[in-house]
Amino acid sequence: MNAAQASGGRLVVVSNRVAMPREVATGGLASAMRAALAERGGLWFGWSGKVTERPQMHRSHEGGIDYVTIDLDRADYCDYYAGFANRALWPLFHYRPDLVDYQRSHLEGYLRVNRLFAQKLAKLLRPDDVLWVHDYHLIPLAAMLRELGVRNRIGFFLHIPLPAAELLIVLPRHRELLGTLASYDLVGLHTVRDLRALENYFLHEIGGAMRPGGRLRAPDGRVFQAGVFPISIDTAAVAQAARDSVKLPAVQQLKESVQDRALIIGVDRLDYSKGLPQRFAAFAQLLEETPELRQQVIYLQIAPPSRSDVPEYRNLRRELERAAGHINGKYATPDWVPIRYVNQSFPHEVLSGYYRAARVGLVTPLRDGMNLVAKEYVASQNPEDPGVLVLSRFAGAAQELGDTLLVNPADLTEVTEALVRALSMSLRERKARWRAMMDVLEKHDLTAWRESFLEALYATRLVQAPSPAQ
Ligand code: ADQ
Repeated sequence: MNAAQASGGRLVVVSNRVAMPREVATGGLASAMRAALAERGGLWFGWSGKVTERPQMHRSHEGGIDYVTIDLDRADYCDYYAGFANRALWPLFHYRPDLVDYQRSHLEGYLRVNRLFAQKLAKLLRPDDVLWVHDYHLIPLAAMLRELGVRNRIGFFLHIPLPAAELLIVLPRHRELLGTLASYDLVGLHTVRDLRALENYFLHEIGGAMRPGGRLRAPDGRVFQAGVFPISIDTAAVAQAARDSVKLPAVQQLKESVQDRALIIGVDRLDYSKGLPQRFAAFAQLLEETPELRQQVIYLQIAPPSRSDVPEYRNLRRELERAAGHINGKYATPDWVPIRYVNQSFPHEVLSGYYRAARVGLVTPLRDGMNLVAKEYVASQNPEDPGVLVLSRFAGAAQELGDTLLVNPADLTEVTEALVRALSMSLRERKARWRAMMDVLEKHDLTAWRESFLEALYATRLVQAPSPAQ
């Protein structure tokens, strides 16, 4: 029996966006949450994704899960989502203080929408519900729920990195915002580095103290647990999809078009944290310095646009178009184009087939909380002829996938050398490295991640004195 089954209450998931039942789930997270919610019935609460003049609340029930979503008006959307979440927190937490555009009105909008979420959600809660809040959009949610008298267990998971305290203090009113993490019972992060950052920040900026068992005590006496829970993928499902993908026309077409050349693949949301300009530059350096590889390699970069209402994302798109055009113009021949740059989304089955067709997975974010693409690439490989992952040491995934070729994405020569090494690696070495990484992914899959977080959340109040109302 797992933690959710052992307790009587519903699971309530809260996230900025809700993956509705008929919506194609874009990431593994949506299916993981659905499975957790379906286990004993639950509620998924969040923004509907709609921006309207007259915001409404929408309710539906499907597959044993209640879905409740709310619309946002334009000001809320601009201040909370496009503003504070994506122009202050996202760049800062990805170590880009230069891109932070802090505006007081954005922070106010962020707090306003969190309060709106808290007010709507509080009315839907039952005393024995357990809440799991996701990501940087909703940091103060527990504190606002507590103000409304909610005493339920509440866990929080941060999907992006937590930077060093020296960066966090750049954010105006950071204590007011980040101090609210103490209102959760459990705060989960991807890596030990993130956890150390949280502990340091709490000790030195908030004036908190460490308690035995990885607990942190805020100055007002609140105690919360913090822990490392590296998110993962549904390893068996991805591997199965990759095996089955051979039949898919899209996958066959890609293979035919590549012929016997080596394919290097990158798959990322179009985001400045993913290190795409540096990656393009490293590939150009590879072609420049290793002329014998020209004609022999093709780099396929799949990068669906995201957050196009944020100027930095539009600029990045233009920059990459220019870079791809420049590299192709310089090196292409009538029968070979070195970079295929595709701004499109693909179904997961197709992506896993593409990963399997690629000799090299090139995953070089400048910072990434985890990076699921790295894990998907490994799980999609053919065990008899696996490809090689070249991975940034600044992705959370590098902590678990140490058997890959780790690089600093800013060091173009290091990336170029890793590509040469990956392209010429013996079958024996490829198999040994792949097996070691696959062992990790088979043991630590998405279900294990979800279960370990929920177990820890349920255990939190076993070590604290239960509050009288519980
Ligand atoms: P993301 O920044 O979105 O996630 P990532 O972890 O790589 O980054 O997840 C992206 C997901 O989208 C993957 O499952 C991938 O397959 C899918 N995807 C990407 N491009 C696609 C395309 N063209 N078509 C279809 N699917 C595509 C954030 C954090 C990460 C963290 C995750 C989960 O930034 O660090 O790993 O959340 O916690």
